[in-house]
Amino acid sequence: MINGLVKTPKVYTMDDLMRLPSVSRIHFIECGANSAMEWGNVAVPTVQYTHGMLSCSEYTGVLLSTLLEDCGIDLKRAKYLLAEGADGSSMTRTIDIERALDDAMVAYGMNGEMIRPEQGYPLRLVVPGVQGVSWVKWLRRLEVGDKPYATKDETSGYADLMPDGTMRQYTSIQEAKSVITSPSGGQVLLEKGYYNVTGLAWSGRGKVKRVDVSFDGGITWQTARLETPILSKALTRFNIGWVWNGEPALLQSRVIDETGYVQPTYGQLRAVRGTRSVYHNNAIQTWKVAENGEVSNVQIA
Ligand SMILES: Nc1nc2c(c(=O)[nH]1)N[C@H]1C(S)=C(S)[C@@H](COP(=O)(O)O)O[C@H]1N2
Ligand SMILES: [Mo]
Repeated sequence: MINGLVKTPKVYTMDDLMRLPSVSRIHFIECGANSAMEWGNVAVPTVQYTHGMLSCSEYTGVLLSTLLEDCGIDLKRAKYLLAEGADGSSMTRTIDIERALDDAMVAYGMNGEMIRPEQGYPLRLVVPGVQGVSWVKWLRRLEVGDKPYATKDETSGYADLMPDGTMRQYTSIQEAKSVITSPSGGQVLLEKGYYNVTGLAWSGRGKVKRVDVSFDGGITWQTARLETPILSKALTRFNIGWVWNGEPALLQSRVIDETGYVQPTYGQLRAVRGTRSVYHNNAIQTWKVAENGEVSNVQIA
């Protein structure tokens, strides 16, 4: 159902939706709370825990611009969109109208099959580049309005506690981030010699432009190879060769996106955000390789 500031409020059946012009797009989804445990110091051991609330899939559905136009959206007054889920908590989120009309969509397909129950069957909102909580699953209603809705899921949750004690709201874009997935925490290098160091990079603002990798904790950097295709607001794999000489090493990756934004160090991020936040931690991850080959999660100032 679409209501609010539209000429004709409309109820759509799935059949109606599937007859409208469709698009298929590959995008990442990252929970705003990915890496949340690590604000104060090292808390969890492996990349699954530090960066695991992330995936990348092909979504098929109808662009919101198509749907809102179909209902006669009042573009003069419309500023925000409310998306509501049909689950027990009726998850609700505000999306600003520029974003809704840009590349957001309602998706019924995922990786070539109907979207699965866990992912929101029969319909989910896809908001490329924006934190996962806005990708409302089991979508049942969209309302067009002129003010942010300040729902529970954007006041008590998903707001950023700043060092001065204020809460920053509606910081929804997932800024550029990257992580080395191999070698990473919990793995062991069994021998000296050649390793293919690999990982993932992404940006909520567009394409990944470059990924640099350091083996000495950020003192020197080398540019990694990016695997194609490099898509906007999608995971991009990087690879770089490394010969481990058996000495302790500090592995890091740093992404630069097409807007020129550079992934921050923990020092830089904490200078602005403090150490008591939960959401939107995109700091550079460090993995320490010890002399015995054990890889662990560390933070360097
Ligand atoms: N209806 C509804 N949609 C929801 C949620 C929810 O609890 N209810 N959780 C959100 C959160 S916080 C995230 S991170 C993503 C997770 O999407 P996934 O299960 O496809 O990984 O769904 C979002 N959509
Ligand atoms: Mo989330």
